[in-house]
Amino acid sequence: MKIELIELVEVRLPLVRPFRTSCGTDTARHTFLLRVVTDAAEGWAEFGGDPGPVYSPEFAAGAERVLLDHLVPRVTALHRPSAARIAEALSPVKGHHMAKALLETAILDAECRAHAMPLAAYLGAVRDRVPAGVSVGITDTIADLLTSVSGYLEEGYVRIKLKIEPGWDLEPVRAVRHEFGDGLVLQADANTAYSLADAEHLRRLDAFGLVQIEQPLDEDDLRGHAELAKVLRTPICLDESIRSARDAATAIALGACRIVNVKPSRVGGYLEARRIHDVCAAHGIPVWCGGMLETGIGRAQNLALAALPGFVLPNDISASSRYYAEDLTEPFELDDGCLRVPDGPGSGVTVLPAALRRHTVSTRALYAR
Ligand code: OSB
Ligand code: MG
Repeated sequence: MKIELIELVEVRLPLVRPFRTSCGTDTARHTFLLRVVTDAAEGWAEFGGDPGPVYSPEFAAGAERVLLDHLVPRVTALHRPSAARIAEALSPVKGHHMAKALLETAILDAECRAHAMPLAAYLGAVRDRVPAGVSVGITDTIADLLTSVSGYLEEGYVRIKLKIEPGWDLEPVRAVRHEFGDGLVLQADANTAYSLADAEHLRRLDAFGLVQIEQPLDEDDLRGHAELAKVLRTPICLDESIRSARDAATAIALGACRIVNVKPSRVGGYLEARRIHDVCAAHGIPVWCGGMLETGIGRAQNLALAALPGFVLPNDISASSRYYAEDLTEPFELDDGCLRVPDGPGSGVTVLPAALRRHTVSTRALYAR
């Protein structure tokens, strides 16, 4: 495969409702896509980060810079670029997993398309539908939260995740549990908003039968999570802390988590994501696929990953309508609480040119042969 063109497409899609977390409030997904054109096929990927370094240290303008100056030249210098060789070619560059993930993913998509191979089959999928959860942002009032959760449950989502932060934790969790009963599969995500000094407070969440509490402490604080795990009955899941399969192995060995949220962008792509899946499976640790409010482009690829056997918990992969009035691909729809894993070549979805045009802010070539 020869690379002819690498193009960056900056997009901005308004969210159907604002999404508030302990990191801030988003009213739109403002990110960029990478389109790689090869002599055999075209491939797409979606940057997982935001305009600012608030969830991850990476951010869109920084990722563009590092792609242009340091990553793209290393890939285009390869004699025969293939997804399996990208990570090694990029290894002299420290960090920047989200930027690296883009290149590997777009090339993997193109490669799979060139071989008429679905990404899901390439990764080792064992199912054609995956259970869909929904991540519910912080709202102004408890009444707003109950309305929102009730709407999602009517649509058929099989699991609810509540974003929490100090001042918005026990009360919303208690209210949702009380309103919807013990049968509701419920969990919370703190996005690093607490410290170990809050351990006694967080312990009060044990009363509400949460499946897990996601990333209560700082991303660097594996030891803190291991200490917290000793006092919480609720299983700890790590999101931000897990940037590689080695991180996952370390966290498991330290007792810092009993569940792992796998986000392909955060860990440098789908190949490392699959290694995390494998490490966790070997330790009996359940995993699920996290999300970054992806458009249909990133979501299709996440669905392929979530079809692997160790993804035994519902994922943060919701229908298009939960995020956007108009998606960049054919909309994903909920079917009995699940989303279908695309089975066409590559990610199995096509980018709709008119929708893409409507949501494009700017376009620039990062490489042209
Ligand atoms: O922590 O899981 C998170 C979105 C942006 C940044 C961080 C997170 C999230 C979500 C959204 O929870 C999940 C989704 O894409 O549906
Ligand atoms: Mg999270």
